[in-house]
Amino acid sequence: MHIVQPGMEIDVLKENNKIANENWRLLKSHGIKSVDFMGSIGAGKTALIIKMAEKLRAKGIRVCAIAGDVTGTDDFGRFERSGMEAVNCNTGKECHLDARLIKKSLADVDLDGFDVLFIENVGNLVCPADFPLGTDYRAVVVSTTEGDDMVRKHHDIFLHSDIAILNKTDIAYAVDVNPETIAEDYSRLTGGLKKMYMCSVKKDEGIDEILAALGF
Ligand SMILES: Nc1nc2c(ncn2[C@@H]2O[C@H](COP(=O)(O)OP(=O)(O)OP(=O)(O)O)[C@@H](O)[C@H]2O)c(=O)[nH]1
Ligand SMILES: [Mg+2]
Repeated sequence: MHIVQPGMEIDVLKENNKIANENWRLLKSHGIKSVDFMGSIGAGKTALIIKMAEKLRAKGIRVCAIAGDVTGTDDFGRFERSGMEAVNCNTGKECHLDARLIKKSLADVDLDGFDVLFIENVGNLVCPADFPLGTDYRAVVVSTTEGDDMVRKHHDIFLHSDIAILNKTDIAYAVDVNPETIAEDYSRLTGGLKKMYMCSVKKDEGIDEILAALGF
């Protein structure tokens, strides 16, 4: 039997926000800039983080990544092999990271050993939206291979994100998707105020613009 107490959901979110605030203050006290990458399964979050970290490393900026996954060490291993400091953060069966898990992950690293923290959230376009982690920016990553209706189906995560990224423009043609359709949906959703950043991690296209949008 599943009993939902009135107000319980609110308390969970309130507690998360409190810890997120503490995380943010902790990161700021060490001069660390941080981004939470949310998005669909397989959209290219790990690939994008690795590519961005390579570019930042070339400028002398040190990046640490937290790999958020339900189980396993696949993304953690990719981050480590790319030369980044990384922490593996398995949720067990939860479909999103939360601020408490990030607080625990931050206790495992030397906060003076890096300048930027990239957090890869668990892949899905629903649950992570409600759980801020205490980062400076929240980014949502989708890709052309998911079809052209992602923005129309998932308003919440796009509205909770500071920046929206559409990856895999290089293979849009192969799945009959017009990237402009997705970008127009996003522009409409945000009242014409925000543009969607398009990229192909594979071809190294559009990544510099994303870094600039994040203030690098
Ligand atoms: N063609 C193409 N493939 C890409 C691009 N970016 C990533 N991929 C491929 O897409 C697949 C998924 O990429 P990941 O980086 O693992 O995606 P993810 O969002 O981290 O996936 P999860 O962590 O499982 O949610 C891999 O096979 C990548 O090589 C791109 O720009 N173009
Ligand atoms: Mg990944």
